[in-house]
Amino acid sequence: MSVEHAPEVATAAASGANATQRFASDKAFAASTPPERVSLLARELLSAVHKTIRDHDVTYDEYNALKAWLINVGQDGEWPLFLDVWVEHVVEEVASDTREGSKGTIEGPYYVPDAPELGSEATLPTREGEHGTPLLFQGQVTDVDGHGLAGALVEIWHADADGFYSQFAPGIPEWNLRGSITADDQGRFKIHTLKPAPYQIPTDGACGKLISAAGWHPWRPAHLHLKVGAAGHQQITTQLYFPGDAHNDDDVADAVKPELILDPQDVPGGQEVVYNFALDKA
Ligand code: MBD
Ligand code: FE
Repeated sequence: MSVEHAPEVATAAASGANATQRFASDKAFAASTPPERVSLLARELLSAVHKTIRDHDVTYDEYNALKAWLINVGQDGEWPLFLDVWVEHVVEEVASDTREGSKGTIEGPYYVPDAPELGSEATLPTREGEHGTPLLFQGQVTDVDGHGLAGALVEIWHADADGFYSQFAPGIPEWNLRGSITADDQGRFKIHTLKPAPYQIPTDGACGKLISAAGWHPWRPAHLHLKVGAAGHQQITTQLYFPGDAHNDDDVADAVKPELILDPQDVPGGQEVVYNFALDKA
């Protein structure tokens, strides 16, 4: 049986507004960055812009097109989307440079803290008749020496089989396909969910305009998002991907790493996969 789709339409402006609001309430604190560093970074960034203009003889028409587009990014609420798609992967690369444990990757714009707490064997909330291939995702959270971390917290969120996220696309129950799973006394967890679909970033807003003006594509491969943490250890933010996805090699957000591609097995009625997480000491 397939789900009756909600009458509301997912628009860039609506999901952008939700992502902007989410960011404002969770993360938009004033960083205490010293003025020398602000000055250094702002100057270098502006110099890179000036260099691009000189190297390519950027015209007034092109400057005005850029100005109009930047104004649109704000009006469409797409700053979180723009930054997480085209910039965050490098911030993540720098931040995780010295970590020994499991690889992470970008968070993206659609994390929501405090998802419902579920036990170590959990079924993520779905709508009645939610479609998609059943997926059993299980594993163990350990330290870098392989010792299980009792009571580790595995937060998971992902798109549905149509590529939509609850709380960002309209008409989906609040915590659909989101959960906080507490691992058992050996750090083991089992999560029953449905495989997400490849994800197309919204194309009707400013980010979509850039993509079509540049002749790029808007696709991310299908992915599960996770945050995994345990007392005394560094939390990792990561994503896991499925083998054979057409966009594993050209993700618009550049967030795929070989270590993050799962190896699921077909089983009667769906797929199963094991993936373990090793966390560095805090
Ligand atoms: C997503 O689902 C996502 O994971 C990223 C990084 C950007 C846009 C949408
Ligand atoms: Fe995503």
